[in-house]
Amino acid sequence: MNVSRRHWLSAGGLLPLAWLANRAAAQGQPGSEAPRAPAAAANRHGFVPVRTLNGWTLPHRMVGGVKEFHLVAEEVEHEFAPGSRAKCWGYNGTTPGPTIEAVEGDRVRILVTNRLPEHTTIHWHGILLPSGMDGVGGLSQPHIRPGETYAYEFTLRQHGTHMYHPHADEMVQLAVGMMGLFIIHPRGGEPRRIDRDYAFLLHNWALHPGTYRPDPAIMQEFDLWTFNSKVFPAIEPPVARTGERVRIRIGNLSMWNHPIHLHGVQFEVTGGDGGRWPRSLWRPESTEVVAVGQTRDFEFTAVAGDWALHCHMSHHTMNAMGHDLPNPLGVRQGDLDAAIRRMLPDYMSMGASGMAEHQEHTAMGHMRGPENTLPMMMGQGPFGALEMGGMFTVVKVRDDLASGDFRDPGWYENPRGTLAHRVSDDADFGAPARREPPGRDHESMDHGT
Ligand SMILES: [Cu+2]
Repeated sequence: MNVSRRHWLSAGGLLPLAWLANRAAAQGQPGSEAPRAPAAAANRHGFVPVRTLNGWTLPHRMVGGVKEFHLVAEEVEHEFAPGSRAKCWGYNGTTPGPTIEAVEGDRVRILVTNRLPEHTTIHWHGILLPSGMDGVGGLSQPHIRPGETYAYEFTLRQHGTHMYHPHADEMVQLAVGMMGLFIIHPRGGEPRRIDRDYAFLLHNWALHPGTYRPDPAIMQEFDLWTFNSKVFPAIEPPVARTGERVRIRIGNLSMWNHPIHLHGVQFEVTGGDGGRWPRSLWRPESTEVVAVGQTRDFEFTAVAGDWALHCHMSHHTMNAMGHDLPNPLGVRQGDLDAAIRRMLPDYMSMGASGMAEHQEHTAMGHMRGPENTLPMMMGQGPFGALEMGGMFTVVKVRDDLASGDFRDPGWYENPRGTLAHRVSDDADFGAPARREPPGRDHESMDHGT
């Protein structure tokens, strides 16, 4: 990724030299040592910068009072998590492309260079602008052919969480990762102070086992479900200090609606793709559907703990898996495994008592998956396997986190007396009320198909 970016920088020289220095100071990948502004302090532009999970913000330069950005549409080498890479398309070396941040009232010029093998355009999703800047190829403008650079220029007359994506061969270009966030901060500052502002895009990918190119023809049965093109456990955990006001901005450019659920708090939904809602429309939720083409802003006051943040469609918190298998649940397979292993030495049946054993087998190396394919379930927590993948991460809130510290603080230490604990290992423990289904012979159900 870095090699190709350096390559076009030296070859094209399209961006100012300052770009490299800005890039180092801009938000880096997790683990990078780039200096960061304190979270709660507004920057010199008057806003608390958004932190794009696993991503970065596009630097700009001022040209005659206009904020000028430069996007380059190009093929990128992407890693969903260690063990799964793909050739995707994106912007400036990454998918999603870098986040564009500006302030209501700004005049912006966005140069778009096409280094793809086919034409493209960019649509500024949810942004109010002249019709000819709307980026629908063939309708609002000619397509941007390979090698060409187009300029979009408009004045921002709103604020909120918006997106950008191609409006040319969308089926392919979206399916392989072309998307980005466009955040516009309110001119007069936030009506309510925001200490940490996170943002990510939801997406889905058909990266068939053993392959390296996402398949744009797939409509429903995807292999990878991502926050900012990453799957758990590679998704950066959003962190906060207890009591801080946190906003999580979520946009959806996938093929499915996603009910995004956050544990530990009732967040308020404070905005959508139409911008920030009037206060009277804010509502407390624990799950909010972020539909295809929508954005939603979640805001909450941080409460200490490790809190899951995930899509509530349970297949969307899994990595690659088969969907057309016979149901093994409750099937007694007896000597069948041994018999099949005489023909297929690596054969292993699973699922008779549930699928939790899957992560055990893959983690211990008993079961090898196809090349370039992540196990369905991954991730280790302080108490064992998390059995998750895809659209899952952990919001980590700590009492002692320094302002502006975005590092992963490790696992939460539960205060004494606040951790679920074992009181018996006898299945007949206690005298719980239980109901027997009427008129059913349990033995025969047990031996069912
Ligand atoms: Cu989902």
